[in-house]
Amino acid sequence: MSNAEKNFRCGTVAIVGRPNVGKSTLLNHILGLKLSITSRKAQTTRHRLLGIHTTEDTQYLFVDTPGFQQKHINALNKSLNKTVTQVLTEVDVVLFVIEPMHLGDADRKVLALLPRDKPALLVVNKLDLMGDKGNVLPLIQDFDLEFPFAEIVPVSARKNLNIEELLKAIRSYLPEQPAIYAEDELTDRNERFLAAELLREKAFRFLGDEVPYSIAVEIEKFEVEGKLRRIHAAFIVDKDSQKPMLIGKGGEKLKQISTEARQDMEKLFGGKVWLEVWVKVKGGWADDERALKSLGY
Ligand SMILES: Nc1nc2c(ncn2[C@@H]2O[C@H](COP(=O)(O)OP(=O)(O)OP(=O)(O)O)[C@@H](O)[C@H]2O)c(=O)[nH]1
Ligand SMILES: [Mg+2]
Repeated sequence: MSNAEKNFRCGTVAIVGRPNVGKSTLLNHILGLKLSITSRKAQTTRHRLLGIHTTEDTQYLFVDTPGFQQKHINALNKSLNKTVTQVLTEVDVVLFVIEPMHLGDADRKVLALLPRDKPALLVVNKLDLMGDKGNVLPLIQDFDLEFPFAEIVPVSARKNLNIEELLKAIRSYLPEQPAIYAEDELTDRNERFLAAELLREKAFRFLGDEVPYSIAVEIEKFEVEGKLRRIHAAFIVDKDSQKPMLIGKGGEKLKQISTEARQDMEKLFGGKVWLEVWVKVKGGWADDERALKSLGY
């Protein structure tokens, strides 16, 4: 066994926090590519997602999670919260991500879920929003009093600030063991899943406030011919009235959404994508256990 192998560390790291604090953005910046979908709207992430980052001496297995929900307790949100609590039982280290603001109820709800027997790091994201960095101190104290954090690391995911320091801090809490995944592996999710997520991201980014929460994506066909992928996908909406909002005047909206999703897919998959998208109405899918299951929740 060489020295490098002897000291190799590998372990799982949960990324948790209230919605919209930048969990998925952080994961993407660590990986150096866009794997997890992000948007300005809260509740973008709906599935757990493994992002694998391998360096010379460490394999980090990051688990991105949905922001913990407190409003509208429908079946979908219950399933999102279950995902978060489940992930917390399975990991070696927890990253609790906050914005540089005082401890609020939404943060407190997530804090209450953190296991006491695992190292948790307080990650203060969006540091770039703070003019004067000195202001971070009092709010860090707020959080530190409520939970025995192993370390506190301020970062800016968007500006790539302090990310290396964060990785170094995480490493010291990972178990010494060989890598679990091959070093070029990026995630445990397949292209079908990633394609559906990229479509959902564009719906979050290009639609007004209400519609995205009523949308799910179904991949009906995914065929690979050499370097070309042929994808047939459907947006599922909750009500008839949402269909025209998604399609837009003369189909413009849907075209914009599918063009941008296709471009991201081509980057992520490294090949041409032929994408066809339509819209279906399934009333009440977000509160229907069977519909949720068939949509992968
Ligand atoms: N200014 C600034 N904005 C950031 C930073 N990191 C993330 N954001 C923005 O915060 C918003 C939410 O980011 P996401 O990564 O989708 O947040 P999330 O925590 O994954 O959200 P959910 O999946 O909904 O729980 C996006 O508009 C990001 O661009 C940062 O370091 N600085
Ligand atoms: Mg997210």
